[in-house]
Amino acid sequence: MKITNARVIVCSPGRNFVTLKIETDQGLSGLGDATLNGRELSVASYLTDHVIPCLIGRDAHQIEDIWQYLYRGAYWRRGPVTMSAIAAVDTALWDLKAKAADMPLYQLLGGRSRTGVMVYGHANGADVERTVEEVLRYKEAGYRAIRAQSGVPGLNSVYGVGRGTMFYEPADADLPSEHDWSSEKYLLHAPKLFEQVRQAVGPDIHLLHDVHHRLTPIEAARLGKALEPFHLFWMEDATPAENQESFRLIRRHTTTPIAVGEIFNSIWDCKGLIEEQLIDYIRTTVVHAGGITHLRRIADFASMYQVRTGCHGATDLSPVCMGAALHFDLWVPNFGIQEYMRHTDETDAVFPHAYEFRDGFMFPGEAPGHGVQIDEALAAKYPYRRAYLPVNRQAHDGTLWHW
Ligand code: CS2
Ligand code: MG
Repeated sequence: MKITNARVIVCSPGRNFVTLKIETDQGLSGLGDATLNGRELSVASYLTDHVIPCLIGRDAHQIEDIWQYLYRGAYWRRGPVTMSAIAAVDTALWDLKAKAADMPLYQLLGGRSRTGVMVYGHANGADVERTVEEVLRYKEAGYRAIRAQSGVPGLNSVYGVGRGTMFYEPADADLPSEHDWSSEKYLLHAPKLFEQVRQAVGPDIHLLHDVHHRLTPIEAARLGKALEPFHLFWMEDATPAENQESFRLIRRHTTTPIAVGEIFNSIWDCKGLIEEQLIDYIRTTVVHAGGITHLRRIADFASMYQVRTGCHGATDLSPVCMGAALHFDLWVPNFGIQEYMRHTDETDAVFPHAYEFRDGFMFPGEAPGHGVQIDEALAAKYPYRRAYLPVNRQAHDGTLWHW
C-alpha cells in the first residue's frame, strides 16, 4: 500500500486544529492529529516542508520503519513540534493499517482489555459554590470521575475556568493574555474547595485536580498533604517536571496520587519519574508523544513500575486524537483514566466520529481504523486564527511565572 499523497489541513471550528491526511494507491486514507496549542503553524510547516516529501512512495504498512526514519533521520531529536509531527504520521498510518485490515484499531493493538474507557470531565467555576454546582451537574450526567477547578479569591484570572461551563478553551487571544497568580492564596483556597466538593459529591466519585505546574516542590508537598482527607484520584502537574528528581520531595510527604506528563513528548521525559515510582499516572498523549507507536512504549515501560496511563484529552487535542486515544485506552493493560473535555458542536461537525460517551465511559466504536473523519469542505469554512495560550505573572510583583 504505497503513499501517493499527504496533506496538512489547518482549520479553526471554534479553535485551531492541524490534521494530516495520508492517501494511498489503494484508495484508502488515514488521519493524524498534529495540533500543538499556540504553535500550530510550526507543526504544519514541519510536516509540509520537511516530512511529507520523504513519505511519498513509501509503503504505508511500514509504520515502525517510518517512525524510526522520522525520529533518527531528523538528527535534531525530540521536542513538541517534532514529536507532534511524527505522531500525526504515525496515527494516520495506524488508521490506514486498521482500515486495510477492515478492523477497529483496538483490535490491531491486541483487542479490548476492558468493557469501556472510564473518563473524567471538567467541572469549574469562578468560586467554590459554582464549582460545586458544576461537579454535581457532571455527577448527574453520569460521570464517575470529575476534575474540579475554581477561581481563587483575590486573583483576577483563574486556570481552568473557561468559556461558559461545558467548554474550556485556554487559547483565548491573538496575543498572549496575562493572568495573575499567588501560590499562597491558592494554597489557602484549594483545600477549602475540595472539602466542599467532597462533602457535596459523596465518597464514591473520583475527584481530580490540576495544579498546572505552578507550585515549588515543597508547596506541592504541602498541597498533597492538605488534600489527603478528600482522597483525590490524582493531583496533576503539581510542579514543573523538567527536574524529575523534584518529585522525590513531594513523594516523601504525601500519599495523594500524582499525575504528570501532558507536555512530555518522549519516554526520556518521564523515565526517572516512572522507574523511581515518583508518579502514579503518566499523562502523555497520542498527539504530543510520537503517536501510538511511542505511546505504547511509554505505557509498557510504565507498567513495569505499576504506573498507569491517564492520557491528556483537552479540547486542543482534536477528535482525531481522541478517537485514536480511545482505541489505545481500550487495549492498554495498565489503563488508568482518560481525560474527556467535550469539543464544541462546530468541531464535532468538522470531525465526524464513531466514539460516544455513555454512563461515565467512552467507547471508540467498531468502525475500521480509529473511526474519525474530516469534512474538508466544512473545515475550509473555518480558516486559521492566531491564538495564544496565556502567560502568568506573580500578582505581588509581576514576576513571569508558570502558566
Ligand atoms: C490542562 C489542559 O486538560 C488539562 O489537564 O492542562 O487544558 C492544558 O491547559 C491545555 O491542553 C493547554 O493547551
Ligand atoms: Mg493538565
